[in-house]
Amino acid sequence: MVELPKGLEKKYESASEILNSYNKFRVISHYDGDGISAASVLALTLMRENKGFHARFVSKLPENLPKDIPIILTDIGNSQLEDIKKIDEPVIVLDHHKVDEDVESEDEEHVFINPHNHGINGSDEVCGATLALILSMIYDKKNVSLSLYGLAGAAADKQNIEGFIGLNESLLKDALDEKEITENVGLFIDGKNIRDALLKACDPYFPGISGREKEIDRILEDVDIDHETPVDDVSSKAERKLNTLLVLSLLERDIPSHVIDSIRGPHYSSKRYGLSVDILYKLLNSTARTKQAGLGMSICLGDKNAFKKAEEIRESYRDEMIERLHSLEDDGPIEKENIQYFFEEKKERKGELAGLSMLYIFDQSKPTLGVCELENNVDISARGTKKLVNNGLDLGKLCREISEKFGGSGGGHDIASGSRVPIDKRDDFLAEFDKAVGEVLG
Ligand SMILES: [Mn+2]
Repeated sequence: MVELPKGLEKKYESASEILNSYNKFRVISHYDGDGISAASVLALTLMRENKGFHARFVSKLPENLPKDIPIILTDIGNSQLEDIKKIDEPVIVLDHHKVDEDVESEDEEHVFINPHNHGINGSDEVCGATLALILSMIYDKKNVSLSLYGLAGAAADKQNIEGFIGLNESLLKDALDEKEITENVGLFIDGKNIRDALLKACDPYFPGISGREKEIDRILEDVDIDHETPVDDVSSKAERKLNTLLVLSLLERDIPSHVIDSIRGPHYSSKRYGLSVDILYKLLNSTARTKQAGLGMSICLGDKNAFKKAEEIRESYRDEMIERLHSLEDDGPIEKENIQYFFEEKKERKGELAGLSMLYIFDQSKPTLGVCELENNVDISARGTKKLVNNGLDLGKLCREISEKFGGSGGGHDIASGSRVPIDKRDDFLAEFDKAVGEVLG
């Protein structure tokens, strides 16, 4: 079992006591892949005990929380702990988002589990779903069998870019030891067969290859792999050859080595549920993106039809992404002195597109902004690289300060952040952003 700092362990014991003492819960979770995984871990835990639950997904916590039965908040809540304290019913908050003030509760009926208050970095060491998995395993250690769902949440929050670390890693180790999860090394691509996997490879994205039939057929002929071969059945010799070709194509485009290293690595799967962490988190992200979190949760609860439906949603999303990435590859970004940007029509795609084009297509020395014009505002996603962040770039700070200056709002992480500003301030915002990045990186 994972080792926790003493203070955190005590909180988990109080939370487990609440689970034990009541028979019905409201689970309110964040509307994203991690939030769906977290709610699913709790739902499965409660179902095993014949306890009732009602799950709901929100992007923002409602002002007035229902006050009839105990509440469990997952992947959300840290910014509203003062209000949560006032609720009469027991409340457990399992949230890994960093907030400015650290609010603690004084009684055992309100349990606030925030890793940041215990020296654990919630941005990459533990997520909403793995915080929930720890509670589930403390409640009953046989719930290690739910590890797949915890790890999928961490992957959905991009906490495994260079492998799982911190508490996530300890949980993975437990799951491997208990044989709930198995490890296989391979390329991070998936599809009906190897050709389909390359046709639809958008993350990782291979410029000049992904989605391009002629090029893919040429490569598969080169490495002597039959088109119809399932990805997992490609011989290890052929897989290594294919990997070499893909790496070379990325090297030619000056893509940084840590990105190249991340195209191949360990895949984690659960035999019990017949699913891999990678596929599951991508399906959950697709359902969250299309506002069908309930469908995502149904997959985790074992609904085969939900799985099929989510696969179809993901399929069409991947087709759209490939098409957009091709056009970004062909047209390039709009260049300013210190930043580069592009316009995107679909709000929910701009962040991912900015991230992928930053890593795989555009100039690595400038942050990339995806700009989406809405009716009265523009929404902007900003993405950087690790190197830029190491050189002092903090996109979260820039997004917050510059959007506020123009009557908007924004914030986020140093490497990935977002802003919303009134539409008539679009060019002012971009000019100011360009100037500010120049001052930091100049
Ligand atoms: Mn999360």
